Amino acid sequence: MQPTPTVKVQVLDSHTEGEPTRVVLDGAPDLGEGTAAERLRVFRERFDGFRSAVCNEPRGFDAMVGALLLPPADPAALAQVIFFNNVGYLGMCVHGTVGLGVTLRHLGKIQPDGTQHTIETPVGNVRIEAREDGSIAVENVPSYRTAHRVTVETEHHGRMTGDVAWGGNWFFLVDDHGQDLDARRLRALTDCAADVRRALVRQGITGTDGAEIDHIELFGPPRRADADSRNFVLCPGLEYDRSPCGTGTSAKLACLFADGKLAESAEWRQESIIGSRFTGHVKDLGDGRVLPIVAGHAHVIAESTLLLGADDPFREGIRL
Ligand code: PYC
Repeated sequence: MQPTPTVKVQVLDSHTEGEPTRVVLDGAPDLGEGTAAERLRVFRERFDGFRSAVCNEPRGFDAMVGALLLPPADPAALAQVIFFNNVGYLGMCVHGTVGLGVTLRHLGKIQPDGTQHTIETPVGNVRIEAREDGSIAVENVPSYRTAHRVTVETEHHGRMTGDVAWGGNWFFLVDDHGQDLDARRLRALTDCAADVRRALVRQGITGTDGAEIDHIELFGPPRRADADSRNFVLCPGLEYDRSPCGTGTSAKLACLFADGKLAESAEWRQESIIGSRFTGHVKDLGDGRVLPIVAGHAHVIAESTLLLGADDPFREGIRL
């Protein structure tokens, strides 16, 4: 019998406004032909150990977001991508798409010339543009609010009111949390947001079709003079987003537009809990949804080959 060989996985790591993205260029399992949603099904059902091998310790860490780069189903698109993290899969990920954009620029596949490139994701096509100022702009999937001023009764933080919105993932957006959004309070902020998430589950508050709301956003006043708002975002694996979270910013833009607090094309500047920033604006789709365009900067920080050794007990990462 042939011994199982070590699998070599070629990756490029970047960070987008502080939040990591690991683009898998080579060595991934064969997911067959198909759309991103079809390939995601194969990935989830047959190769979940590859997800944890790339994102989890000892090769990754809890905040790592993986981006599997694939050939597109439609030749008019530039690429297809599936995002994943320490606990599962993301519909869309804007910081990850900015990271992908910078990775493609690093590889010479796109130029900072303002051309719009289509990228297929499991929740729809998005478009990226590498700008001359070094930023990457992402035209995200249509975003919208599904519930306004919903009150939840948390176990340890009292009653809170927020909105439910889709920005490529499901978000609950809260202003009246009473928390100081200071990066030295990460544990307290994580506890508070996780308490809200559990309350949503207990009260049966979901996105469309019963989808779990697995991202919680707490908003407060900005600290930067060039921002309109600061946030703390809890991701599904209970890690916080170091960036302002682009799908969360998209959900915020949809709520602001629905409330008449943001005009079409007007700029919104969202600061993260570590003081980094995305800018964004919306196009009105005229049907209660908006098309968010969110921009930020990313930096390539490592070119590596991950080794998944046959005799390594943590070949698939540490799965708790
Ligand atoms: O930027 O959309 C985002 C994102 C989702 C989860 C982490 N970052």
